[in-house]
Amino acid sequence: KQTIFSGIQPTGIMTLGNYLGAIKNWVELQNTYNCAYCIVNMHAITVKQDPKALKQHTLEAYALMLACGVDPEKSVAFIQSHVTTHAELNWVLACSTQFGELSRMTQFKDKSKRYPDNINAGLFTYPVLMVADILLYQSNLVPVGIDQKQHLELTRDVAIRFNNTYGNTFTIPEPYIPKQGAKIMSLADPTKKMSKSDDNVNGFISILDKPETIVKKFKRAVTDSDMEVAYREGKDGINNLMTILSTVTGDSFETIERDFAGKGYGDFKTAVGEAVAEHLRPVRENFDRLMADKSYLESCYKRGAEQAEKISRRTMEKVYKKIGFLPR
Ligand code: AQP
Repeated sequence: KQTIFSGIQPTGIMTLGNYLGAIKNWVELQNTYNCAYCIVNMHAITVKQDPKALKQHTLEAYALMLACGVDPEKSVAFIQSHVTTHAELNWVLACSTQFGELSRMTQFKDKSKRYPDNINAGLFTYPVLMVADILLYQSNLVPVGIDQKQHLELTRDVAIRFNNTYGNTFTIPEPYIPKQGAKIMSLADPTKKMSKSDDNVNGFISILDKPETIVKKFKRAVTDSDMEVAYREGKDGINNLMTILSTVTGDSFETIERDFAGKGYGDFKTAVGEAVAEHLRPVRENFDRLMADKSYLESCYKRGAEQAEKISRRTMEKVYKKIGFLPR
């Protein structure tokens, strides 16, 4: 069986973008692969976090991952800071990643523009920690949204270079990017990616938003000044809504165009909102149930950490041996 690794940051409640671009695929893949899924709280602190909120968001993100269908009996589901190998491999790989390579990362450039008063070293080396996360599990595939493609390319470069220098150590991973939903755009500005830490709450759908809030946000979604529900260049807002509807219902763009021919944008937006609200209903219900049983959640993430520690420690020992660290 091949291995899958992926993670999500507890920087707020997951959005519809995180769900359609990543988590939905995590769930589908767990029947065919050995999967390790992680709440990456060490990544989250590259941006200022309130400690109390981070703790709460970490637990909620873990519960949400299970609520979406990640099954802790099938997959290794854990919290990054519980498994110390991530920090250990991060250091080793930081010493074989070049400053120039990291300077080219567009996420760093975007985030340093967004948070100009906190361009910390961790934000710069964020991709190295991600490389470590992936390589520790000898992952073959990494399901991510398109925004993470560049980090995946870096992962491959670092792994290939390490293998060439020290002999075969790491599996070289491939990105697994969904055909549809790989980049869900903001509802308030469809030229911008939907993000959970967006200041404008109308820009994103949180997967825990109430059905009426979801419909209201879709009704407000920015579109264009013509009247046609059609997937076409220049119609970013409509294209985004059509992508969302198609991903949640399975209907093709042709079907959607036919269904909404001659109808106004108002009807279309309401229909998308209702379809999304319905699609997310079981997730919300599962989440409420899980959050009411903290001891179950705790037992899941403890076991996940033990399993992840065991798998990743094997890689770590191999790495230390290869680079010439004297064993204890
Ligand atoms: N808009 C999106 N469309 C499709 N996929 C997306 N992902 C994120 N946004 C979209 C994918 O979700 C996974 C987890 O993302 P993350 O939490 O690790 O970080 P991110 O990419 O920075 O996500 P956000 O929501 O934009 O977080 P903030 O606001 O904290 O920066 C990844 O696989 C990502 O590709």
